[in-house]
Amino acid sequence: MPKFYLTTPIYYPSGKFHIGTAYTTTLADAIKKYKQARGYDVYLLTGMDEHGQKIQQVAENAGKTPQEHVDQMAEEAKKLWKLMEIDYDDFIRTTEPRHEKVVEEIFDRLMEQGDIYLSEYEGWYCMPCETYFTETQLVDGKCPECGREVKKMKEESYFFNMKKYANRLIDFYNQNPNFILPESRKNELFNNFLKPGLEDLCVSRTSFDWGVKVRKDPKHVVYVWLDALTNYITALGYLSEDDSLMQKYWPADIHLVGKDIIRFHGIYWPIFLMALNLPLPKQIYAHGWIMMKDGKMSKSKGNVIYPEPLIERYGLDAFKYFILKEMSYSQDGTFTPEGFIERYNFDLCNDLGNLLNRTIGMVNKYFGGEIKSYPQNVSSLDKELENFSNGIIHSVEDYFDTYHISQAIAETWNLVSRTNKYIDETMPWVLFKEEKTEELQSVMYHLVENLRRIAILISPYMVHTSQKILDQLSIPQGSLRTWDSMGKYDELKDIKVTEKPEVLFARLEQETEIEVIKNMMK
Ligand code: ME8
Repeated sequence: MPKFYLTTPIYYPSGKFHIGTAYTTTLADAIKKYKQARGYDVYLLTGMDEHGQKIQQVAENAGKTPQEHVDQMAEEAKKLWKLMEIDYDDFIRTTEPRHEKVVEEIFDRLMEQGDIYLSEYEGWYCMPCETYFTETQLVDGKCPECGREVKKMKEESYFFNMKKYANRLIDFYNQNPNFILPESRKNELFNNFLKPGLEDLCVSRTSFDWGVKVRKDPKHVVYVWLDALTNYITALGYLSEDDSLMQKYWPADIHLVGKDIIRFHGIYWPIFLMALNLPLPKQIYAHGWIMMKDGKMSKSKGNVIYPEPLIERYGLDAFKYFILKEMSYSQDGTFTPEGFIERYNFDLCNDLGNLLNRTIGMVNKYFGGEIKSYPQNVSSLDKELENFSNGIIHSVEDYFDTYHISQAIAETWNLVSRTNKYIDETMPWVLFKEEKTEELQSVMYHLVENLRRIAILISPYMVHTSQKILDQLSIPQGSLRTWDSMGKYDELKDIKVTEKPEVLFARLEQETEIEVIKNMMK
């Protein structure tokens, strides 16, 4: 079985996770489910990045020790992933001994081989980003990453010799043009950071102590990004007694990250791996942000929206549908209450829900709920729909394989619309009236068959809806529910659809629900 290893960032436990944080994890889970459906042995890693000055401060402000704080946050994170039915294989926390021990060892090793050396650092430090910047990197005297205040600081530090590896990384980029996705972000990294020449990176701190201590010089703690990035291999047992997962799954097939952290993943991480003599990940995909009407989500603006209340009121499938659809491949997405309700009412309730209801209603009315087998004679309209549907399956697969999930969803809804249009074109009620039984049978077959395909196409991100559709159509468990079975079009036999179709998505009263969501943001 081919293997597929994918990761989410490990999140900072600095506050409750909002829908933005949940986005990468939702994306990862959908890709996992898709890959599994395609026959891959998939390993999905997520976790938490628990060290650093910011976490120490958040804990202090809450009157807790950092450990108490991160323990509580880890429980909350796991609760959220459970609610969202995220099927992760491991949840790594950087405060776990299995991780800390290996980070210590990696640091030692890099020191021994001369990649890490002791010096002094003076620069502009951004505390929330835990990153130093040079004067020229600042934007209007502020942090170029987050736009916040920076402080001039000087400290004895260990440095990583980035310059030594810079050319090797440039060669690697040139030989692997699809290493960083999307291309626009690769060009940005290449032109703005790699080409002008890399500075050596400061990889230890002495100004706080909530971190992994440098074994040979314990007044230093390891820089939070060197600590964090290595999670992708420590979780697989790198340098530990049992490294079978490492042998099996490394290199990662894809690291999924937000655009805010592509520099760390696209430059420092590959160089750390080169220094450790390990293969580089195959690809890194940096998606955009989920934005609000008035910019980034922030507590002070009062525009933060969390997954839990949305899921509770509208269901998990609608939530996943919305955030995955809304974020295009290379741009930011926007969350608005209006947009959420519109997508729910139009795409889910009208287009998909009604298609199922109409179909089941007609099969019951015209044939007592029965679909016997593939029709003997098909019309040109039937054939057209079949061909259209075949094309959609291929393009959905292509989009999933290249991480264009929003487009994969849009393509699936093209099939939903096309199938709805097919009802208008074939006018089954006229065929019934005119007693064109054979033609009517064929139309019903084509409707049920395309709904079966739609249910399978949405299964990576709308698990429940997918099953409800297949159940209501009474598609037998097993081979007609698999991804591969979409390759067949003529195998439905002796199907008896439900007599009482259940509404998939009840229509929402727009004004009321917009207010409900606005209240969730307060
Ligand atoms: O950066 N829209 O952790 P973090 C979309 N610990 N995605 C968003 C988002 C938004 N509005 N807000 C956050 C860290 N994200 C480090 C990572 S990895 C070795 C260490 C997602 O808690 C997005 O994936 O700040 C982003 O990269 C990540 O959350 C940042 O999470």
